[in-house]
Amino acid sequence: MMKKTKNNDRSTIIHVDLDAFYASVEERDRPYLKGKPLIVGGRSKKGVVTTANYEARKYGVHSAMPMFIARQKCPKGIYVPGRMSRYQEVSREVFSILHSFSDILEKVSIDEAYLDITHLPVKPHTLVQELKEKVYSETELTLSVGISYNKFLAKLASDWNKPAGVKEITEEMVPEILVPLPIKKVHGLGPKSCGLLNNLGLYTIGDLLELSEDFMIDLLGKSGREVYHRIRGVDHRRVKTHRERKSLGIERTFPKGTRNRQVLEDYLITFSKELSQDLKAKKLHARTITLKTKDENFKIQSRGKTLFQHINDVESIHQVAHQLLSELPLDKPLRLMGLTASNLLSEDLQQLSIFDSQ
Ligand code: TTP
Ligand code: MG
Repeated sequence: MMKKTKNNDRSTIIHVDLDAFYASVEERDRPYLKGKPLIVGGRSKKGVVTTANYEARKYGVHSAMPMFIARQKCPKGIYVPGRMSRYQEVSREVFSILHSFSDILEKVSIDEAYLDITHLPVKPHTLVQELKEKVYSETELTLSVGISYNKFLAKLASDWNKPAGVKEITEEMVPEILVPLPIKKVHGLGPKSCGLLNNLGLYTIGDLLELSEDFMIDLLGKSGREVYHRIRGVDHRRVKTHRERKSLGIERTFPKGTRNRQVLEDYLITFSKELSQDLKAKKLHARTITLKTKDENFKIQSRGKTLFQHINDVESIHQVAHQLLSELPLDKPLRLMGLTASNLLSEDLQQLSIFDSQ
């Protein structure tokens, strides 16, 4: 398999945001609503719009607008109350698909996530296309994706071609792409800071680029420094993952210490079968296999081998495990042995990466 060649060591981050999320779930559950302006929101007189589908947005309806104004703007719209638990359920479905693409995933809200895809041997656009198709075929929802080398730019990009859009912001596009944008597009500048800056006659990122770092810190406090760098395309925030599956493994403690290679080989065959089954059940392939041993003196040793391609079949796993064991001197009887698969890749990406390298 060909590895992704990179001309620099930048990260590749994608930001994913579902389109008109609550409204899209309502359309999915009640297909007769499709194509009609649909507004999800509170029923009381003081209620506001939670979200509106893109049909309704054409009439000027948007989130947080009082319902009575929405009804004036779009009298023919269909108005439905929200069903939070249903949205949570669909959100979980979507996130489990997103997880199968990259374990380095940060959930930002019910319909929004960052994924770090730097380590994956697939072109970002190929991955994004596959991800969109998979989410659509399994949930009937569309999403928009931003691709870039940091979180700020990826989020900015996902909003670029909504709905169902994909946009990449490369290093070469900065600062030109940022200069004309209104300052509210800068992550870290809330309504209060924007009001303050507007009062000084500063409206676009271009205006902010004229200011010195010290001036920005005076004006905005601690976040001034971040904003100063962010508008220059610098954002070192990492994608903070909550759940990261790094490896799968099996280990056994022996009834009594052994140096008998045949006995250990038999264990390895069993381990390889179990590991292969486990990987296949989770639709994962591994590139690194590690053999762990503990001897009678409780000395633990680990030896690993990283391959050029990802594997999950019994024979390939066993071949590596066998080689690792044969390299072990076995001075002392072993009390424990384990086999671990790491450097994991989901099956979808495995197929994509083969396709990508053709
Ligand atoms: P958003 O992603 O902001 O909006 P959206 O998905 O409806 O539309 P877009 O295509 O522009 O992404 O928010 C996700 C969901 O969160 C949205 O469907 C409803 C809910 N939400 C609120 O409850 N209150 C709000 O003020 C906003 C903006 C959203
Ligand atoms: Mg959304």
